[in-house]
Amino acid sequence: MAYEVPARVRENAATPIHDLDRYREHWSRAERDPDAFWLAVTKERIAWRKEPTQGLEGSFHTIADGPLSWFGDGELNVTESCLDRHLETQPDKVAILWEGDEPSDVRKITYRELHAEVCKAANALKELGLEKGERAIIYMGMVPEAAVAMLACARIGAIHSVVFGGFSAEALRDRVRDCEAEVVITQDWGLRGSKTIPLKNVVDEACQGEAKVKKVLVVKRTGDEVGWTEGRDVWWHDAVDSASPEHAAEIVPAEHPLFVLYTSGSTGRPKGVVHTSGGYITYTSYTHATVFDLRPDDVYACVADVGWITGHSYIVYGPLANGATTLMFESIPTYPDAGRYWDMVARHGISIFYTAPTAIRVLAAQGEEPVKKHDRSTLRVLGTVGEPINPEAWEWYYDVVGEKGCNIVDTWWQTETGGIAISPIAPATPTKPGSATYPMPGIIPSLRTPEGQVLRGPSQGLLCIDHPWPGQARTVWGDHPRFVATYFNHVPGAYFTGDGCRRDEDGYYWVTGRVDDVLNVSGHRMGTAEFESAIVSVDACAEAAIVAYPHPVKGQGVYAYVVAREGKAIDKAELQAACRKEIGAHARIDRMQIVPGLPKTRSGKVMRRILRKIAEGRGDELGDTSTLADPGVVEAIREGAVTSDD
Ligand code: 7RM
Repeated sequence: MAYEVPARVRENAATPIHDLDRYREHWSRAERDPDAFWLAVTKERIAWRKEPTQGLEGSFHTIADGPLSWFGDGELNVTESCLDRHLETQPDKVAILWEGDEPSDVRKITYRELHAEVCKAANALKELGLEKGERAIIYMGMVPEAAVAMLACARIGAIHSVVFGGFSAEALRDRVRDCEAEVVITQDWGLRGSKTIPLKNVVDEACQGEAKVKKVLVVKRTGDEVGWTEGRDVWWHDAVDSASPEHAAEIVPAEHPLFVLYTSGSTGRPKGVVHTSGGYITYTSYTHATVFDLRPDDVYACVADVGWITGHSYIVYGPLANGATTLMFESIPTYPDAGRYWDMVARHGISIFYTAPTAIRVLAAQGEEPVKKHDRSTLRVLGTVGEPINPEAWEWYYDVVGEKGCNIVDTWWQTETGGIAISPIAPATPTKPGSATYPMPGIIPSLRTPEGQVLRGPSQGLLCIDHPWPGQARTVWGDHPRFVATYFNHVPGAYFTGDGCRRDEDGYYWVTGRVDDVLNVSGHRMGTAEFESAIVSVDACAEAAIVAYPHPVKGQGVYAYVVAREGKAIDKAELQAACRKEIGAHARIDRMQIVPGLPKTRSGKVMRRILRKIAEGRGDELGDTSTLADPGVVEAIREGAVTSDD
């Protein structure tokens, strides 16, 4: 190839991949002997204190007996891979390139500085009483201290749980309780698009009466006033700035939990998905370097939020393990104007840029001018994640942003997969707009019928993964049976993703979206059950059913069917407020219809299929409705269908 690859990676038989033959060879090798493949990858990429000799223990067939394990006899601390080892080779390289809400507000933190900050924060957390294995909730905006806090927890062997700063006090309290957090780390106020967000005050509301929370550590971001609980609340700057910049990392077994991240499913409350240390850092490092064709002088920018898995894996852990310069972006794509991303690309010389389809659609709607006015000649790889990308948005990204000169990587993965699972590998994989193309080495997908039968060749079905991989979630916090029931009961012996997918005649995968009751609105994953429970918390509401309908910008919109209690009137604003209160600011109903009843089977199950069709504007294609208890209800719903957004 025409370019240099870093010496330590060039030697490595497992990475990177520069042509399709090489990809096929690696994929086959990983399929034939996963243990040998992943042991080679991890030894090459990760700084172990005790190198593992074991690969996988356990299987999807025996998952009910307990979590599976990768690299079980290995010992490490992931922050040594992310920080310490880079001090020998590149201490002055920028690790975190932070761009604040105002474009002029930029901070560059080198590996040396980041290492010192993390050590200080680790010492401070220890001082506050946080012990190995205990949980800390991180409820922050995109400030560098959020990444420092995550790494500091990892450094002392504590388990972090980042909660997205848009979640409400109620949602935060649920998470604080579920993981029994000892410490909450937050900031006074958040700042996004010149708006302030009362993060500390929300923490105060969430932690009222939560005796388990011993300390709240508060970063000063805006300096605006906040409530203060003496004895519990501590300013970050008081506790961290004066702490020692040296800290001997706590060495833990490979399967020591690294973090819990709550994610929505089709039923019940969000689940605390657990990721562990050795497998997760191996998988995120490998996929980050491979998919994006990472090179030493890259300026890498993923504009997600650390509150989601994308931020964990591809802003913090993967990039830092690879010694990359990783951007943290506090603001929004349209502030101060729709050219913000491209202005950043020009000012920082960004070469790899990773965002979501919904952001691409928002910006495409603003025309080409805000893009063209900024120099994007440094860009080489453009990534997308979070939802299916429609071909029009893909083409706009490729033509207008990348000027037909960049590789597009449409990366399919999930909170549960830990890292990218199906994706083109730049520059090796020929792309098709809208397809995530091929599985990563080590990922063995299958398409299946609802009965679990494997479909061969070109087909459409339920997307499953048939063999374990190092980056996958190990369990649900405190509830392994729920983990098994959610992901492994549909198809015994395989992981069920919850997504539908088509495979074409060239073996390309086209993920079509969720087939369960999970909503994906602007790349935000939310459960219909969470919305429904928020709505029925309003006294006037007897019943509610939520479905998604296609939305031109957000991907999916939220359609609510609401049944009023006898003699009560429904106030739509009150329902919006309830969703905001129970879930968060990102949970908005787009279309609401008051209905006389919900279509149910004789056994009382809501027939969502019918509600989905009506919301999609296809109420005349309802198919078989013979199992309905009261067919009259459907007629009434169809007639009153809402066809424009609130
Ligand atoms: C990383 C992330 C996961 C769900 C997943 C899909 C959808 C994500 C793509 C995609 C089609 C993609 N984690 N999804 N990426 N669908 N193509 N490239 O988003 O846990 O929050 O969501 O997102 O439905 O199951 S997540």
